[in-house]
Amino acid sequence: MEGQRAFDFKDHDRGVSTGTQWLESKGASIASYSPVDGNYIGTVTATDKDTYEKVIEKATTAFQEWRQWPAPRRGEIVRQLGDAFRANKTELGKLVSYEMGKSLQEGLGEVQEIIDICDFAVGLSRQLYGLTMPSERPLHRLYEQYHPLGVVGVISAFNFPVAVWSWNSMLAWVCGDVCVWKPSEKTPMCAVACQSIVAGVFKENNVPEGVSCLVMGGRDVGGWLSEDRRIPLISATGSTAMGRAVGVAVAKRMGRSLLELGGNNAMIISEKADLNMALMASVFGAVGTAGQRCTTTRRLIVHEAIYESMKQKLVKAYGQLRIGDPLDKSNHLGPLIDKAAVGDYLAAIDQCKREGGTFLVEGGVLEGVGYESGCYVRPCIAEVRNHYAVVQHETFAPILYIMKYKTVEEAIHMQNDVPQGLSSAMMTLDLREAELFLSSAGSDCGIANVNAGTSGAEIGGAFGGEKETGGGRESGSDAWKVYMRRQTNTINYATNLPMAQGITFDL
Ligand code: UN1
Repeated sequence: MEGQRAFDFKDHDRGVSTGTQWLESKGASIASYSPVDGNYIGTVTATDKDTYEKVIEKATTAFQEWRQWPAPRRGEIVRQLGDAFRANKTELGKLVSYEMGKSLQEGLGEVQEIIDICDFAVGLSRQLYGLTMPSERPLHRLYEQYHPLGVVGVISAFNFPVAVWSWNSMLAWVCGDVCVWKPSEKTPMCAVACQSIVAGVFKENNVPEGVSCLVMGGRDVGGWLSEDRRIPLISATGSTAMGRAVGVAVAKRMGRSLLELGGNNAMIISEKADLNMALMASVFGAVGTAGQRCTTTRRLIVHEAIYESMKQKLVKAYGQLRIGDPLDKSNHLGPLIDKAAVGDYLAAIDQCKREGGTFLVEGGVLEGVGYESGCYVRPCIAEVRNHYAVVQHETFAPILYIMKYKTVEEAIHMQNDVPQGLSSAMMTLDLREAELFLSSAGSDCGIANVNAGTSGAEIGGAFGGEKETGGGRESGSDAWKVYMRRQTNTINYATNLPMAQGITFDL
């Protein structure tokens, strides 16, 4: 079965690939250990500068050919990729869960996002539409078209080690671009597995070598990509600090960047909400993926009339959470990605207490049987004020901040009063409140939901956010346009040369 190949990591030192071929590299070793049980998974080699050059040359050459394949034919390749990921769903889902630490359901969900974006991209491959406009000049045709852009650099994060790559790559490929993917150093094996699956389909279809490239490494490799003039678009997902560095480097060379950075997502719970629904949505949003989604619910803004009862419901619900091996379906959440993340979690709890926060549910690191990796933590809840520095900051861990409001305007103001702008939600059955929240005077985020949580977006919508979240949009809707270059065309089929704006020019 295809899936077996993806899991065969005996052949270590893989990490750099131009599609179907793995390249030798002299970079440092990057070993992957599972946060689930601390066990070793495999090692890849970081990409050194010479190998990087080889990869980019291959990608650049491949683009010359790939851009000329008809888009629906490129779509057919992506259709086959969707089938290959369907065939590997269980195996890859397990690997995602094991290497990253998210629950198996969420690991499988991530692979489902790959399958869904493949389907979306196949349809899109016949719909890369430009507009036709009436020309102001007689016997002229005015229209626009979208052409392939070139090499796309994809920098992805550990928390969605495969889905975010696919949102970018599948769209980029139907658009006629070639991709160079730098996955997180924390989840290299998921990337090797995806690359192996892609390689099978590409080989069978004689896709030019270089259309799907993989490089490995940390900040230095990210820097090479960001500064490389041969790469017209860098799509980067990760922290705001990383995005700022990438964005500045890409802007310096007038490249295009698509940034999907930190969130500080709030859910407003109105006194007119369905409170059971609000409870489910907030708990899933806060503890799902152990609080390591960029869409994780980090702040609950609760109306004062239901504040006390909501607090009690949350404390009770948190008491029922099962923390442990994410591959065991009975557990709600698994570990954090590594011990450094545990350190950040503990530091945030300390800071919260110093700033005046009161914990309704205490946090802490779990010890003992099943928790040997040292990465399992207790989801916790703190009563806070929105202006606390710790609340204004995204900590990638299951720490939920709760605060009170009186008027809906005040709640919306609090929701917006953070540097980030990714996702937001309001739980209410009141039409006026809901519409206000979605209006121009409402949520300032890229995603705003009513009676649906902040996380778990479908691939069909454009995904991304405002302010320090970076402004990029990927995945569905018309996000594909950023992967193409737009061209406006004027064709004169008259026998004279009329000028626009009525200008005359005679010799
Ligand atoms: C991310 O955390 O970087 O909406 C992406 C969600 C997922 C994607 C999250 N579909 O929670």
